[in-house]
Amino acid sequence: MHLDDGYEIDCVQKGRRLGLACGDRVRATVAPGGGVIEAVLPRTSLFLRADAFQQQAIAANVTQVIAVVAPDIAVDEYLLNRWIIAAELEQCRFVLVANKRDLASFDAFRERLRFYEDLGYGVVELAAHENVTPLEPQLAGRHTVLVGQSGMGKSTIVNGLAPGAAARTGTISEALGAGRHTTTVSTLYRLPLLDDAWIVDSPGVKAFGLAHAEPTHIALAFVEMRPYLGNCRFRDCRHLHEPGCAVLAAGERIAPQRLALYQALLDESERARAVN
Ligand SMILES: Nc1nc2c(ncn2[C@@H]2O[C@H](COP(=O)(O)OP(=O)(O)OP(=O)(O)O)[C@@H](O)[C@H]2O)c(=O)[nH]1
Ligand SMILES: [Mg+2]
Ligand SMILES: [Zn+2]
Repeated sequence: MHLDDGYEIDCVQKGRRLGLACGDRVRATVAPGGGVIEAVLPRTSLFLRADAFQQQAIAANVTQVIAVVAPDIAVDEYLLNRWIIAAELEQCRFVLVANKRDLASFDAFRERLRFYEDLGYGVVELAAHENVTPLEPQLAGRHTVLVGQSGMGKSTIVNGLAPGAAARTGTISEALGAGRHTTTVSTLYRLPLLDDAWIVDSPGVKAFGLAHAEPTHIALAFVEMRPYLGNCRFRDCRHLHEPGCAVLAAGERIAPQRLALYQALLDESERARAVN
């Protein structure tokens, strides 16, 4: 745990039920040789994934979500869009990192990311194993969580930013065998040169449920839907098949895969509420 005056100490938790997440601010009693975490202070945001039955906190008090993609691994855009929505739900800034720009396939890959720029999200190109400085201006004064499929280069980025970090990196096949991930827990790294900045390296995931999202908040998390919300005939319109729905009337101005994601998320959230 980092103390407000800059010192770092080892701590134990008082009880096991505090539910600490990476990035939490806590109240602790400090004694020589260690400390005891007494309570978790209120969070400004909580980046988490959830299905109907369980939740997994990834990082607390985050102000920015950065998703990492690269041309040598098939990008799951369904997953990528879920991270965007997760960021918007927590009112976090979202940025995309296009990593491994040293690879020959990069240029064609980069074209495909224009869709996200058109939505309004920044894209930063990087060759993380050579130089991460293009990312630094995005990180100053922000609390960032890095997300991405396994092997995209998240831990490589963290090692470049915080040279003492020594986060494990590796190709999936050589490091731990097919299907295993190099990073297995979320870890927070402070970036002392970047003015109140920290970054959380998270393990690559294959699924990212958003069952915790309030049904009424989901449409607002789709930036391109916002101009139409409020113009539907029914005030409680769910934008599924209601007559006079302004979102559905927008037609091709909302990409079909984003509308499909909206409908899937609404379904996920409503089902979870029916279970609980
Ligand atoms: N060519 C190239 N390889 C890179 C670059 N950045 C990272 N790599 C390689 O990509 C592989 C995966 O990198 P990691 O940083 O471990 O990926 P990760 O996203 O942390 O993966 P998980 O921890 O499994 O989620 C490693 O072999 C890195 O050396 C880059 O800019 N160019
Ligand atoms: Mg990693
Ligand atoms: Zn509607």
